[in-house]
Amino acid sequence: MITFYNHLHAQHQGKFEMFRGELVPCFEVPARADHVLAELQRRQLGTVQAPRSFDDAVLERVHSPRYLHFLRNAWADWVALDPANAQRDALPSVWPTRTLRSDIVPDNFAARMGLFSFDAGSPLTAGTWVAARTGADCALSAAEHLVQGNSMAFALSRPPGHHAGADFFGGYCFLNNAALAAQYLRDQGFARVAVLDIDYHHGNGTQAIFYDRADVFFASIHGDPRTEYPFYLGHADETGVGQGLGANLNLPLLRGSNFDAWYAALEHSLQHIVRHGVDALVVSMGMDTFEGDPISGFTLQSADYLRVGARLKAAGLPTVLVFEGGYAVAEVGINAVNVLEGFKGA
Ligand code: SP5
Ligand code: ZN
Repeated sequence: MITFYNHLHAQHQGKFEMFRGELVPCFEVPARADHVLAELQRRQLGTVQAPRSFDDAVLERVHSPRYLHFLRNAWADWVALDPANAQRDALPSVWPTRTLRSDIVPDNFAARMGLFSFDAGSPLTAGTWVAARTGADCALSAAEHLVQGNSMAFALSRPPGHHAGADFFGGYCFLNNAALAAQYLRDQGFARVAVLDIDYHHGNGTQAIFYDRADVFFASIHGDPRTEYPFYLGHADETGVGQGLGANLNLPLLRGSNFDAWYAALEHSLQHIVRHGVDALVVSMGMDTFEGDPISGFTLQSADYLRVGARLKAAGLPTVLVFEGGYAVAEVGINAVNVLEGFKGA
């Protein structure tokens, strides 16, 4: 088993996110990935490797050039407004909602932040670009590992990616690591790929990127968007559009759902994926389904993740696992590595 580890991830270190009219400490912290790495090493589960760096053209297979240009330069633009900004996170505060225009990229920095984002919970920091870029390289390196004929790879990317769309950040996500891996597999000859998103939150970015396509099947098991973030996508009636009709499967579960209900949804989604006839699987591996997660509402236990890994393996597909959410920091390493161990042992 191979893990591609984003050794620059800690350079993305947000201070605060907006919650109920206050700035509260970020949930998405560097220690999350550190715990996963430490647990991998403690259990001696395979090897850890730095990713190789991929060309920007590979990112442009998923993200728009104007968004990538914004993201690459955002920190310098922010500090240019006021040197004191170097000590502050950048957060958006204004957005082009319905009836406003999003075709013109504003000269004003705050306006650009809003154009390219959808929440005020995802601070942009000095190291956001380099961390997100290296995280994407991990997902791409893991996909490349499958192209080279291997059956599995783990991308220990941070920041996470599944809420990021073709041209927006949000939900702690900047580059969509899972979508980049799936697109890379397509471009390197896998005819059909599935992305299975098991993060507590619906993978709105990934869904949107592939919504009109039949060659990338998207399935997601998540908290019901009527009550759970990201609220505005992830309902069961979203089944794809055009060529993609039938290639999108959302399985929202009520807040409070337990492992039995969750596992039934996993079974259902994997049967759909296999029926769709795919050649490879990308898993958005969020660990925020854990009972102890501070911002989520399912009740999975640490031991359950061994069964999750074993069931993913039983699908019998070349598989890239991509780390996403999971905010019970002390347990996230045990839980994530349980998935890997379940996968390996099955
Ligand atoms: C990748 C991922 O899991 N992103 C999740 C983004 C969730 N952002 C909204 C968090 C709302 C925080 N609620 C605080 C509850 C404190 N008791
Ligand atoms: Zn999540």
